[in-house]
Amino acid sequence: FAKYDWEDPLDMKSLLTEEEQAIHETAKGFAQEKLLPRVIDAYRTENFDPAIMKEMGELGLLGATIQGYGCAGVSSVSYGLIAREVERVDSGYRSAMSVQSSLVMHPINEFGSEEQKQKYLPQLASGKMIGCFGLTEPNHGSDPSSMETTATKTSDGWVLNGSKTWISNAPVADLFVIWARVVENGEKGKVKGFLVEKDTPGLTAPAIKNKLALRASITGSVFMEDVKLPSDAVLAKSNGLGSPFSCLNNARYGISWGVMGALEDCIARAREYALERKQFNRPLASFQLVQKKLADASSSATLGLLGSLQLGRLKDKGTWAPDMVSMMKRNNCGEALKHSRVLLDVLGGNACSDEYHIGRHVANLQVANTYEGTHDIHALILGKAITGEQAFAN
Ligand code: TGC
Ligand code: FAD
Repeated sequence: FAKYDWEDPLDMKSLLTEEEQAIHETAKGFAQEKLLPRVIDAYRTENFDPAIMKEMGELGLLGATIQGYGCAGVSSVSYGLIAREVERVDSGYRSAMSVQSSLVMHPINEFGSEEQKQKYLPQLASGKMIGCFGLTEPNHGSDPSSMETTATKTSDGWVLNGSKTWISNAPVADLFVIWARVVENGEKGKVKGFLVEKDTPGLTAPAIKNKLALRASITGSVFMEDVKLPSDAVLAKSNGLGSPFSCLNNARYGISWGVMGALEDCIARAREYALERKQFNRPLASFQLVQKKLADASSSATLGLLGSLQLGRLKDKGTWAPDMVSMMKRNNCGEALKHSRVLLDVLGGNACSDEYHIGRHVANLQVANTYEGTHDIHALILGKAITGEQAFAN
């Protein structure tokens, strides 16, 4: 028999290419050496240090799957491994990274003109420019098709009006990808993406303070009042809601890996605590109830990672479907939240201290289970895929 490795129970490493293993090591080293020492203070103070994006950019971690424009051009599995290692430290740092990569760089690469790609992608890849993605509105979260933000066509460009809320990176963003419904000759048309640079008159992005979770990442509202844009600010190849959803496919896929990293951190920390802490003259790790918590969480993390790995392979082969992403995003976020909550019990009263980290992951994972489509919305997407019947709309 092989020796059982609790940190990689089904030998997932053997399924990775040498390049993927090297990228995994690079991301892990960066996250543990550069992000972990900052996280407790960042979470306490809600201060997001934009320098982090430049550090990620230097290592090729931003827009990593894109070919050219200063991007690394690696596999979807490598992107997943990066998300896993960054979120092992904190979901907020992974959020900042995945918004930049999947929700800002991807739509520019997919729907933008060559000029837009040349202008923005290298800057975003290096982290010198930070981007955000505005889809959610105060009155429309799970149902973005009802969005109220409009982009009115004028003789020489566009005028944006509306508001977005809960937008990751917005207060520090240099570039806003805003999704708006086009109005032409008074007629409402399709949803399209627009590139808005910060300091454009009429655009403001105040921070949402005093969050209970994701405190290491910065989140804001976006208000647009008669924001005038030139004709070439539109992502011309975007065409309807399928365009922002295609960005979400990539980000949701990354989240499915990331949350497993957070759960792995909870397992490692609960295990270490249980081995050191003694009650009734025995280590907590020797009690059956504690062992069951670790066994359940470890089984779930291992199977979740293998599911995401298979999805990544299908993505790279081009034989994947969005419903598969819903399955892995939903399963892994739900499982990470469930098991991290249980592992928090192992810490006893120390669960209350941020020095023990698991409580921070639990708070973050509640948000990961909500954004990019809630756990229940993904159940409905899967329900439709299974039955052919749509439950969420008329
Ligand atoms: P529906 O009628 O089903 O579809 C409208 C059009 O979109 C197409 N489509 C997709 N295309 C690509 N990928 C997907 N996953 C797609 N899903 C749908 C579809 O084919 C159709 O195209 P066409 O050409 O026929 O028009 O849309 P619906 O309005 O009924 O809504 C469906 C529903 C509920 C599944 C969808 O609205 C949904 O996913 N809601 C959840 C909203 C959401 O996820 N928001 C995320 C905001 S961004 C965010 O949270 C970032 S957090 C990041 C971080 O910090 O990490
Ligand atoms: P609602 O849609 O109001 O849902 C509330 C509850 O009702 C949920 O439990 C939901 O599952 C349920 N529900 C809704 N419809 C149905 C239905 N048909 N059947 C059954 N149940 C239903 N958005 C962006 O665009 N960009 C970002 O960068 C971004 N970052 C975020 C960062 C943070 C920290 C947070 C908290 C959110 C972020 N979001 C972002 C927004 C996020 O995507 C939304 O919060 C999410 O999509 C849910 O929308 P909502 O909050 O409006 O909830």
